[in-house]
Amino acid sequence: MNSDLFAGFVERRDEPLADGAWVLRGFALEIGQALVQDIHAVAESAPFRHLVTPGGFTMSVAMTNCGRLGWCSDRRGYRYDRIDPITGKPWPAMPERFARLAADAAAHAGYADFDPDACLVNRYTPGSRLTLHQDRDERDSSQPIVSVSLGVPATFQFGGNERAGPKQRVPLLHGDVVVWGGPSRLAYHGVGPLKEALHPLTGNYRFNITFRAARWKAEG
Ligand code: MD6
Ligand code: FE
Repeated sequence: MNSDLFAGFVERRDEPLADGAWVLRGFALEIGQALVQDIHAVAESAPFRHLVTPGGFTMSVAMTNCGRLGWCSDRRGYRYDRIDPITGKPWPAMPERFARLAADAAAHAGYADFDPDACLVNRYTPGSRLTLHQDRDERDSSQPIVSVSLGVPATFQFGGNERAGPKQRVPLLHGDVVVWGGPSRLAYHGVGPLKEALHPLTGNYRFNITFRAARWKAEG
């Protein structure tokens, strides 16, 4: 099939990424617009901010959270916190639509009963990138991560359990969902610099919603 003929037509399809990791193409497409509206509502209570890494760098990706626990970074390190350090209030509740999507996508990829307590929302502008990292601040590594891409496309880099070594480059488009667990749970991954582009629902932004079962230490 000549893909140019079908430009703009996004197929629903499951692509294996690695052992335990899947790209569910178009899984969130139908509710994409509603998800973007939910993100704006979350950001009204808990504004996007550029966190500082423990090494002192300001991240190019802006972040906020919803759900019981929010991922935070500052000079003291990474952690999950029930309170937004900017507002001094608990993070806004996880929208019902988010929770449903996360559980549905996880189940579709073979992870039953996914029950995330943390939802990180990332906002990329042109040039924003996420350097290679592992997601290992979560206590329950038996649970997967579910990651939803909205707006401008990005290139996802996906390697193995060591920083060096070969990496796949995977385009992530509006409505794509990555589910990630089991043997891949600690795989190194990153997002290449966002290109200048316009999406009808988000302008030049890319949003990423990441669901995790953090079960953070301070929570007992
Ligand atoms: C992003 N995603 O797509 C950043 N982490 O904007 C992540 O860092 C990520 O997509 C773990 C699992 C899936 C992900
Ligand atoms: Fe990550």
